[in-house]
Amino acid sequence: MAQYTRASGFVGLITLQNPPVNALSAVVRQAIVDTVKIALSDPKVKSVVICGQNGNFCGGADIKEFGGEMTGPPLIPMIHAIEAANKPMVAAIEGNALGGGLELALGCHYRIAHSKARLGLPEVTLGLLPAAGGSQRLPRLIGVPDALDLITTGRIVTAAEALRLGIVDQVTEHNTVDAAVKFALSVAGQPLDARRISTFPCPRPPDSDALFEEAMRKVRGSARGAMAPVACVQAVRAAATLPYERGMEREKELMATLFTSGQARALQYVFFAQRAVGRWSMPSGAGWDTSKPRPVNKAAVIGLGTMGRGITVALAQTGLSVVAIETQEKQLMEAKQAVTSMLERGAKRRGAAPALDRISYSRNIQAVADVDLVIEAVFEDMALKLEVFRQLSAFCKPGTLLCTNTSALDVDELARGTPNPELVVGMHFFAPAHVMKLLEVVYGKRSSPQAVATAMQLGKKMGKASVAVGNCRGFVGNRMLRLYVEQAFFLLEEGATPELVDGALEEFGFPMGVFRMSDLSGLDVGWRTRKAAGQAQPGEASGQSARIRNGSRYSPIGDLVCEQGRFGQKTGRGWYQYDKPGSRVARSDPWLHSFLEQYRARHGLVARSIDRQEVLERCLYALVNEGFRILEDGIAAGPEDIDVIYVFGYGWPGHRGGPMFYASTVGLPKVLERLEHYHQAHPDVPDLQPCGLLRRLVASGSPPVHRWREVIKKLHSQL
Ligand code: 3H9
Repeated sequence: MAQYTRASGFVGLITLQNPPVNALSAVVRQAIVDTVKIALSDPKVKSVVICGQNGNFCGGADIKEFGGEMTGPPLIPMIHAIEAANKPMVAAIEGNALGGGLELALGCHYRIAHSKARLGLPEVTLGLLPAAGGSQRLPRLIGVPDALDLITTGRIVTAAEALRLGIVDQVTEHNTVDAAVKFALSVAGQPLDARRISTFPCPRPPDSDALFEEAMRKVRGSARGAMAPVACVQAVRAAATLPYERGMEREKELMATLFTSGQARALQYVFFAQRAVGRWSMPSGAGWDTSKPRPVNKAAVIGLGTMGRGITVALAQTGLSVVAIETQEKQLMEAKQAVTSMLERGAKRRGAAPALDRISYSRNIQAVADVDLVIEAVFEDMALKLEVFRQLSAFCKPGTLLCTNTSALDVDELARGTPNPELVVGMHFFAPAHVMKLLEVVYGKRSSPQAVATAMQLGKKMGKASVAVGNCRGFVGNRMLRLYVEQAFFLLEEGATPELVDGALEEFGFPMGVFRMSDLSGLDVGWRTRKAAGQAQPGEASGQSARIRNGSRYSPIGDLVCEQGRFGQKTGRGWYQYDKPGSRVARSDPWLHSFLEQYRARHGLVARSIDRQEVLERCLYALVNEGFRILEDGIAAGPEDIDVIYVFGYGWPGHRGGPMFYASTVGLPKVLERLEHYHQAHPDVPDLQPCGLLRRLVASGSPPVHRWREVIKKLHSQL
């Protein structure tokens, strides 16, 4: 709702009240319409201030209402009535003014913001555009280039930037409502014609055609098939080229297309999934609501390779004191230099001072003595990690949390090597750790809920999408990825090329296909793991036996490519060729194609024609099937956990909602049928056998994704 009061005698004060973010639900919209009417008809009221309860202006339209039938007064006429008012309307912006919240403020004649306020039009991230006039008013107010930037990216700006751009009229360090009331009194009675943004001509840059073409090229390049960024450019173009009313019609048309699209549904699912993963639970029943995190003020990072450096930067930027430990002097100095320059670059981007003095460097592991939490990021070797954990247990103060950044090793085995296994959890970061948004928090059999809560809270503070998962080989993300990559290798054996596989996956929306990605991250990484697991064997036997491991199909193709010293971009050769080592532009490599032909000939494989649909089904359904197994095993609590991991850590296109959501949109019966088909065609790949949970969901009528947890719960209660 919205509360109406009078301030300083002559100012009508409308306070939006819909915790926690004052979203513009039907009830709130109705209350705004009613209270604006009261204020405008009261002769004592000279001007009006609109603010939000609890230091938060407004988080925009109520996204929860999008799924159902719209009721209550629509936003557009409500905002028009505010703009058309004959008394000054002033928005007092504290906290967030986002989406419809900012559009409401743009309908006001003046905007006063607190210095800590955040403003933006993030609709594009929900698969929408600012369709309550935002796409038409913002370009008129701040010009086309800046409006294009904000609307197509959804970037949120600080009050200082909003002032610089001209979005707000004044920024205050003090009580915003008091400042707005004072301001409202000072402008009472002044003419308002020049304050109604919809009447402004849209400043049109001289080269606007080129500007829009460039903007369209840019969004098409990065949108990877997402419709909303393209529609945002079209809407801003309408603002620049059409009168306001016609621009509004265009905004409405574009919104209608987006609103009913599967993409908007997928992105809104991701929005809520991101919040749902914060309500984590462990199989014991302990979870976010029953476990209190321990305070963490000082942390240590052990091992300053690529991961350790990124983690150090992420921790320091969060405001923690960090002890960065590396035993070799030369590596320590190199790491110090690298961390310093990463922090300086980050600070420059944010316009802040680099957090250099928060970090101390040491070669001595005893420097962990007073830290609250340690993140071990040494080489992926169990013996080495066990030794590090043994030393940490000896030198840390009692109660220090011991976290490992392993991406695949057994967290329980590490915990067993310490006297306090309840203090051990995995914190699996993704490279580069100070940039990538995902954190898998891995609880072992003995991890205490408090340890998990502490790691989850730290992840949140670092701005990560943090997901609590159980301990198994590869945890959630890498366990599923193995099957996806394996199918890509099998497809090469059967006649596909890296170009075909990557093309299909990139058209689906991944920023890079399997092979381009593998060239970027280095083929030797997986090779080392396969060698350690006894899968990759040196030399090559021809015939069937070379392609069988433990009774299942195995493709040695990746191992053979590595044996040629082709490790990807860093060696200038991998699945593609590059101009020189380190170069990033992948070109087709005739050597690779003839290598594949020779490989097939040696193994008696006849290449067949493979289409993009098969590539997608084989790679994606194999991955999804493993996702169902993960849910069945209780390693992830729900489909949202898996989807957040894939969208934020593995480049899964958000507009397809994550692998499990995607499976639900394809239709579970279809996914099941295709898996059965491929399993029949490839009986030597047991992983293609459809998972029992998938069969169960289909048998129970394929419930929507938000109801899978009930089926899983039932399944687990029967075990
Ligand atoms: C729009 O405006 C369309 C218009 O242009 C045109 C229409 C015609 N609605 O994130 P938090 C819930 S589209 C409903 O944890 P924070 C959220 O689910 C909208 N619910 O807090 C969570 O619920 P729960 C454009 C919402 O402090 C709780 O509030 N606006 C909405 O970390 C707390 O959220 C946006 O895209 C909403 N609009 O961050 C802004 N917003 O506790 C979306 C939040 O049950 N919102 N909830 O899990 C945000 O970005 C963040 O929530 C915000 C606060 C920055 C505001």
